Amino acid sequence: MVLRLPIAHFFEGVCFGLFLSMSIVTVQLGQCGNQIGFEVFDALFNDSHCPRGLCSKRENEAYQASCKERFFSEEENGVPLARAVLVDMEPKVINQTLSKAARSGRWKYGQHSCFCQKQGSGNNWAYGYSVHGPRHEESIMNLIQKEVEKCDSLSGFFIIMSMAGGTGSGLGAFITQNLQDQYSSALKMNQIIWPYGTGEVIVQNYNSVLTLSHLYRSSDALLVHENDAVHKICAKLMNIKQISFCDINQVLAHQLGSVFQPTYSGEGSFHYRRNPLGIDWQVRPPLLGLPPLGKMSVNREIHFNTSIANLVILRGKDVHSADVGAFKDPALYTSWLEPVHAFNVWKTQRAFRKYEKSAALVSNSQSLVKPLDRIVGKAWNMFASRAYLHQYTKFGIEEEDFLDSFTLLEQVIASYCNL
Ligand SMILES: Nc1nc2c(ncn2[C@@H]2O[C@H](COP(=O)(O)OP(=O)(O)OP(=O)(O)O)[C@@H](O)[C@H]2O)c(=O)[nH]1
Ligand SMILES: [Mg+2]
Repeated sequence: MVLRLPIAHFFEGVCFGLFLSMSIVTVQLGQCGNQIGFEVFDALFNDSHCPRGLCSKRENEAYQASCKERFFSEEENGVPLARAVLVDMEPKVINQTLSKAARSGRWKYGQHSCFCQKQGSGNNWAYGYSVHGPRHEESIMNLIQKEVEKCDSLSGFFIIMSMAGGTGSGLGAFITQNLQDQYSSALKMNQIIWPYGTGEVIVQNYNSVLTLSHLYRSSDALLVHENDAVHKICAKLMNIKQISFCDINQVLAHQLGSVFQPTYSGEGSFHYRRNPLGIDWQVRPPLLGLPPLGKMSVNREIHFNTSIANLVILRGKDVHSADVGAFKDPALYTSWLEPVHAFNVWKTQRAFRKYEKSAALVSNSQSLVKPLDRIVGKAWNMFASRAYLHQYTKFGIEEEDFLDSFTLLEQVIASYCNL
């Protein structure tokens, strides 16, 4: 049985695509997408050139070559170029991103890999999707095609964007749809940034609902990071006092790097500590026999996070004797899936960054049900009073489109609740 559930924290097809060491074209959209994209490339590059790989020279070189093939193309004057296209509707962030990369002196973006305009989308999804999208479709798709042509073999697209603004979310949804039409066999994975729960853009819940419902139709996988959760990591685990987007993006880049860098896949066992950046390991099965059977399902809903798929990535010392048996417990997964299909482990002895041992968990589970339900609920309340709707209808996004989006996301919530 295959249910196409979109809020996948990861998607197996992508995993295998990445494992085959082919190239990935990254599309960075809007302020958020460009700022995170820079940190991701920087983390990938710095890790692959980290002097303390803690493995043989040969293995280290194979790792470096594989990272390069995935994320960097031919060198220009000895400096590798990120396989990326930068898109924003205002120049400030793109200019900052380009010069930060150039200043690193180690890698950079291609001279002709950016598209920008003079005026952003003003946090209006409809403006990004219905105005900037069609107007700049050809130029942006041409840039992407040029990047694709530089790849010997294309694994897929990694599209980085926020959900709450106008450009990353609206134009990002439009471009993802175009990629789906033009490169239907390539995998499309969207990294989306979930807005802070409070204190940001007034229409962020509208923008989020529209983004999610559109990506549901055109993306293969949504990799989700919540700003609130990453903020907490910075505050509680890393003790950062004045937390900036730069701090948050470095945590994100670290997590993404630990997933995207090369690994060998295979079975094994482990005794690892938690990842230093605090990945949530709450995948313990419910206590059997307690409480009485009649209350079990309620208990499951409240306390237990049922998964569809889990991927564990282990790097560094002793990976081959690590014990991941606990992840194979059928109680972790929905009843229609065997653990053998739902659980994957990838390993490499090559250490990640400065960590002798590290582990990452990518999980497609019920953990997003609550945040999703909250966003849909808030957007619905605003919609019920027709607040701010004219800002959308004037650019062609009608009430009907909102209603379709609500219906779709309610179905997604119900599917995840019923796992
Ligand atoms: N984690 C993270 N979130 C960001 C960053 N920049 C913006 N955001 C979040 O992104 C949302 C705002 O979207 P932006 O990316 O700024 O908007 P945009 O895509 O540039 O669109 P317009 O400015 O409306 O044209 C808010 O939820 C912010 O919290 C960043 O560098 N890192
Ligand atoms: Mg912007």
